[in-house]
Amino acid sequence: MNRKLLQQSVSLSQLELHILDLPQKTHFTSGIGIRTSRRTLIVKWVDAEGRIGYGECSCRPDPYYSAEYLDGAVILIQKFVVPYLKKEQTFQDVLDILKRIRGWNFTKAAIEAAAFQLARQQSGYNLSKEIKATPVQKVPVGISLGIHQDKAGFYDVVEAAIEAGYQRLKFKISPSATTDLFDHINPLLFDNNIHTGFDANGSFYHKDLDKLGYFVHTYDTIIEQPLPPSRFDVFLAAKKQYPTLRICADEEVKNIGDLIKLHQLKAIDQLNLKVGRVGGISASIEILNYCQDHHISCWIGGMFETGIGRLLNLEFASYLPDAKAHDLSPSSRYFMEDIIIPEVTMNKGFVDVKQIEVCEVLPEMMEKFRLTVVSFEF
Ligand code: OSB
Ligand code: MG
Repeated sequence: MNRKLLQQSVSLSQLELHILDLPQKTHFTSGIGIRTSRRTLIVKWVDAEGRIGYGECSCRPDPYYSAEYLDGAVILIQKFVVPYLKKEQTFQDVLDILKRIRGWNFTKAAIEAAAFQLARQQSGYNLSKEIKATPVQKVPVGISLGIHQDKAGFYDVVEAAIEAGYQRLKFKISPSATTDLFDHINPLLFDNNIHTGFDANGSFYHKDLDKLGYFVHTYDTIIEQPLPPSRFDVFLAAKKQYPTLRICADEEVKNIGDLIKLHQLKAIDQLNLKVGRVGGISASIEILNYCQDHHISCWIGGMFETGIGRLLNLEFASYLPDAKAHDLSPSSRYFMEDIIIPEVTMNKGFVDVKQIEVCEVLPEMMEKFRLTVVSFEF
C-alpha cells in the first residue's frame, strides 16, 4: 500500500463495537439458511480530535457462510486487537496487529476500514493511487434473489426486479431448488434478454451433480460457488460431467493465495470479490490488481451490508469498469431504514458513485437498531 498512507498516524481515544439488528423488508432464503433481519457489527473508531472512522464486519451472526460469526468477532477484537492498540500509532501498526491473526477476515476488515477512513482523510489518499483502472462514475447493479417456493410469488418478484432496471438477476439455488419454478419464469428472462446468474453457496456435492445440469444447460451463464469450497474432487467430477460449466468463486477465495491456486488449476472463470471475505481493503487492492494482470473477470459481491459497508463496496466497484453488475442493491431493497443519509439509491440499474462523498452515518439510527455496545478507552 501507499507509503504515505501507511506512515499516517492514527490516534485513538475510543473504540466502540456496536451490534445492530436492522429489520429486512422481506426474508431471504439461500443455500445457507433463512434471514429475516440483518445483524451486523459496526466498529466506531474515535481519534484524539474526535474524528470518527466506521468499519462494518459483515460476516453472518452464525458460522454458516464462513467460520466467523458476529459474537465471535467481538471477542476476537476484545482479546487480540484492543490490547495491542494504543493512543497513537501509524496505519501500518494497525495492519501489523491484524496481520498476526489467522483467518477472521471479516473482523479484521472492519478494524482496518475504520482506521483507513481516518488515515485517508489526513493523508489525502485515494484508491486510484494503487488500483490500475480508470474508475467509472455509475456502477451497474445486480439483485440477488432468494430461493422461492411459490410460482406466482416468484414470478412477481422477478417481474418487479426487471421493471426496476437491475443489470443482472442472480438467483440463489440449492440441490432442493425446484426447476419448474425456473421453467415458469424463463420466458420473462429470455424474452427480455436478462443477464442472469446463479449462486449455490457451495451446496452441490457429488450426489447432487445431476441436479446442476438444468442450470448448466438451460442458461449460458456462470454459476457462483456451485461446489463446496476446497473440494477439488467435486470440481473435477463436475467438470467431467459438464465441460461447459463456468464458475464464479465466492466462499472459496479467502485470500490471494486461494485465487492464485484456483487460477493456476484453471478452476475459476470469474471472481465475486467481497472486501470483508478477503480480509479488507489492502487485501482487496492486491486481488483486484492480480485479476487485472491475469484477465480474470471480477465484480463486487455483497453480504447485505448496511450503508457503511455498502459505500466501501461501491467505491471498489467503481474501479471495475468492465464488470457487468455488482451485488450492490440500493438500501431500500434490503431495509426499512438504513443507518446512513442519504441512503444509497439506484437509478435505472445504476448507482452514482458521487453518493460516497455526501453520505453520513446517523448516530441516532445506530442507536435505534442497536442490541449491544462495548466500548474501550485509550
Ligand atoms: O453468497 O453472495 C452470497 C448475502 C449473504 C451471504 C452470502 C451471499 C449474500 C448475497 C447477497 O448474495 C448479495 C447482496 O448483498 O445483494
Ligand atoms: Mg455468493
